[in-house]
Amino acid sequence: MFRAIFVLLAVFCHVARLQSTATCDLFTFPSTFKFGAGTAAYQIEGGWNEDGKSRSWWDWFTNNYPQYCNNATGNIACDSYHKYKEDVAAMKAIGLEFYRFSLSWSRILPKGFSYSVNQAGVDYYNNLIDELKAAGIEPLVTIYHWDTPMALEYLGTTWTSPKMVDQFVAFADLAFSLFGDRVKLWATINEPKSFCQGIPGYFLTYIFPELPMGTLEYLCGHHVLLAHAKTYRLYQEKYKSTQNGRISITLDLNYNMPLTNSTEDIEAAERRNLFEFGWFAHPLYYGDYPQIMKTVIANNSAKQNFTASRLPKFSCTEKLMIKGSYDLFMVNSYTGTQVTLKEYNNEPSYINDEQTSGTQPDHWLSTAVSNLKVYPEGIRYVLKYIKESYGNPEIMITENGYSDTTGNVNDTLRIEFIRETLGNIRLAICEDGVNVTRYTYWSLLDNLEWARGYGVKFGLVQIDFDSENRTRTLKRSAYYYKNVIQNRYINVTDSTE
Ligand code: PNW
Repeated sequence: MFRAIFVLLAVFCHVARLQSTATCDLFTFPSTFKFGAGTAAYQIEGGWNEDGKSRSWWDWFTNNYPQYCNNATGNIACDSYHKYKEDVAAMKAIGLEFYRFSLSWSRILPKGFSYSVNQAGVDYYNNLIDELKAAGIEPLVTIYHWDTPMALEYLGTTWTSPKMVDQFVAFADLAFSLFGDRVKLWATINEPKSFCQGIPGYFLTYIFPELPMGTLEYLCGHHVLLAHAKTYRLYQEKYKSTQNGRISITLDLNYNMPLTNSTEDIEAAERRNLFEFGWFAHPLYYGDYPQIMKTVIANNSAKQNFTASRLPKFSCTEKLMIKGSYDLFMVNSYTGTQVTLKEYNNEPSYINDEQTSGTQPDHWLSTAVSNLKVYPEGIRYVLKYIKESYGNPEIMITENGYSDTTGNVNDTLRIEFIRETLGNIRLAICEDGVNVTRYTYWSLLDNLEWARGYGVKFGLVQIDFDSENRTRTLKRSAYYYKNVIQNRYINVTDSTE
């Protein structure tokens, strides 16, 4: 009897093991998983003042402050405004299943407001979307990737103002009505943490030292959340039944690990997750900011003689609107950071509220961006963190990539980066049970890496910025990616045969 049970059990375990190795083949991706690549309007389009387009904040910044932008502007960039057919041809050659790109607000609405639509701008995106569809490539559209129309900035309508909320919703509404028949995946706003807190967006303290830091960051984040949620609700009411698309917001998180095993560092790493990602993800999932942000910012504000917390509060109605305003999670993730407690500084700022500092070990391979060293395991932990913190949602990776300074087509390090990253995504799926459904390589093209200029090259496709033609050449990594997509297998070579 016991023997029979034992034998049965052994057979059962064997079968279970076989099954788990079958589903956990770390090199193979299921056919339902989709591979794509991404770009953003300002980084690739050029045509900055053509056919009725007006200036965005980035046009203003790069053209007026070349000294802070490596003397680079997006005036021509990859010239995708004229060469989008070549872009789509490159995507087709790679076999991309979807393409993430963003809309230039000031190309569609030169005055910022939706009363005056620039038909040439609308035509451009219609043509691009139609070209994609004809090539069998699904569009994933980011409505806002940092390029606010200057027309609105002049009115004080920017993310620090509540006026921006309805302005954004009106633009998104127009985008749904114009493109929603063909676009079924939308990202409202890209990486609010980056433009509210870090990368040039609004807070050029080196140009405007009088900016009240510690206040701006949270006002910006607050209006982003309201604009996103209001857009999500509008879509549900006005478009969902006919268009049936899905909507989220792209948030960025690099894996934060404690530098040492000390309680201080462990707490610092988690505090950083909550300040960087929870800042937006908590309201979406729970309806409000993380408790630690509310407590720390209120306490620090009191110490600094503010009459109220620098972190704005949501009303009950707003909380209800924001909670659950997403169909899935979209995350941008590039690397990891070793985090430690930073000494308290009473000067008001988001950075001082977060009170952490981050470093990366010397032995991690450097890239063209100093704080984006190679740590391919990071993405697995980020995915697991999201799964465990936010109710196991569907997750799409909307950005991940490797940059060098050469743009050389023989980019073996990029191939290694993609291979190792995809291996870690498989681990997240198989071992950690994360429901991740897409991978977007950043970027399709070498392009304008914002204020860093053209010297930072993320592309699968090289652009010859010295030629008027902006000649496009597929790199070895593009051929490797092509084989991955074709075979659903990551241990492939880059050969075209
Ligand atoms: C993202 N960092 O920005 C943006 O969404 C892209 O437009 C950009 O080109 C891409 O990442 C590569 O940088 C980030 O330093 C830029 O931590 C820098 C950081 C994070 C995000």
